[in-house]
Amino acid sequence: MKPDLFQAPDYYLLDELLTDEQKMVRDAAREWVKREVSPIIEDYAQKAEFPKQIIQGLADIGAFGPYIPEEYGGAGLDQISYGLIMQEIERGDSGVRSTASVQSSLVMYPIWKYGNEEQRNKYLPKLASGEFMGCFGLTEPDYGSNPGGMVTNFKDKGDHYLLNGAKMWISNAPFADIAVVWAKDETGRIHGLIVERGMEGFSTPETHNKWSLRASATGELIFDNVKVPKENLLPNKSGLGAPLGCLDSARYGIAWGAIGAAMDCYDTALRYAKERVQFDKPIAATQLQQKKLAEMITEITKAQLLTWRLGVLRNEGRATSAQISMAKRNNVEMAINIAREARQILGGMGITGEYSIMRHMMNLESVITYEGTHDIHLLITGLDITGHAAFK
Ligand code: TGC
Ligand code: FAD
Repeated sequence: MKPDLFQAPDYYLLDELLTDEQKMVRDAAREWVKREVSPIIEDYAQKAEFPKQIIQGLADIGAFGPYIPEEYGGAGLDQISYGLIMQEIERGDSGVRSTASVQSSLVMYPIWKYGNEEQRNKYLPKLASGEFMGCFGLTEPDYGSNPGGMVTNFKDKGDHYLLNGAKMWISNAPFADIAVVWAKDETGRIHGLIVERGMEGFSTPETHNKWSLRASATGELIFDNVKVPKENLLPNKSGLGAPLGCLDSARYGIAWGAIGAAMDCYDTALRYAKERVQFDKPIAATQLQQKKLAEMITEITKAQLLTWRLGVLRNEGRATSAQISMAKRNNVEMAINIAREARQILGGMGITGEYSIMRHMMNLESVITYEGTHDIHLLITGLDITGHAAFK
């Protein structure tokens, strides 16, 4: 793979809107990605393997629980810093950002928000340091966009719960130490349970043959009469709103992350267009390639503004779920369109692993589907502005 020469586009001088702390956090993540992720990621994607050696580095840059309070081992940062870390990591690879998103927003967040003090103290510091890795089980083979229909369930057996069912498409599952699993009780109410690797009847087979997110490990969670201790139930919130509340935090991170992937594709294509000569002039001097590049920087700038404003609203506790859906949907579509256009600017070279673009393009096919599909986020906006739910 070519050396990482990334230079971040900032067409509207948005750095001026960031605090010194936000810039410092962002720059540390950027340097780490250049040093530790860029040189190895193509090889791991080709091998379809998650590079476990980067776990410690992810913890060191604050990617595990950026906004979780320091008393629980988190970095205690604000929402814009969290977003900037996700942007930089996804600039390297969406699969690596997935690992960080799941650990922070889908495992640490529910334990922090819905867990009790013993659960917080037991799990959060180890998750923040990377000693424990976690995964989040919501999706089932027959219930993806409609998680409320889930059939995974648990029964009260007096001194423990008995868990049965299966989850699929679970990021980090093959190597996770713990899983936050959403299941129905005997009345049909959804609860979160912490299931630990090693519990009898719990297995995590890996999903193979993915053409997307190849450097992220995906798997199933199978529960065959798993005895879960009663103290592993998250006591402070139940109902579908509990897992959906975690998704708000993860979707917000993805909105930033997608900008990172788009910036990398744009920067790579711009550099290539200036260097590549055809018909005795750089292809950057042709109108058609300029149109592509000019539209890319316009869309990136619009996404940066949208997302920064969303971060301000999140910091003030005013961002709505529907606003987060809009940003996730807009930014992932923006990124996937830019990846496709950037790939064309590189001609044949664009399909090789010498450059990051094709990997980003394939990764974004997952990002546009997980955490709520492109269609579902449109329907969430539709519901928000009309008052009519068109899902059912
Ligand atoms: P609905 O009746 O609308 O809502 C049920 C309850 O939930 C509340 N709620 C939310 N709460 C917090 N945050 C949100 N975003 C919320 N959206 C809804 C709602 O107020 C209600 O509460 P209550 O108290 O009245 O019961 O539910 P519905 O069944 O009609 O479904 C709505 C829909 C389709 C929007 C929802 O199910 C949905 O978002 N579906 C998409 C599923 C999804 O995003 N799955 C993601 C799985 S995890 C994943 O993909 C990880 S990838 C990780 C990585 O690698 O990065
Ligand atoms: P479906 O829900 O079957 O949707 C199929 C198509 O139908 C989509 O185009 C959808 O938009 C459309 N559709 C569905 N309902 C409607 C409707 N009402 N109106 C119009 N169109 C509709 N899940 C987890 O729980 N944890 C994870 O860690 C996790 N990681 C993932 C990692 C990867 C790589 C992938 C690919 C997925 C992951 N997921 C995870 C699952 C992901 O959230 C689901 O794939 C996603 O929610 C969509 O569900 P589905 O694949 O079952 O598609």
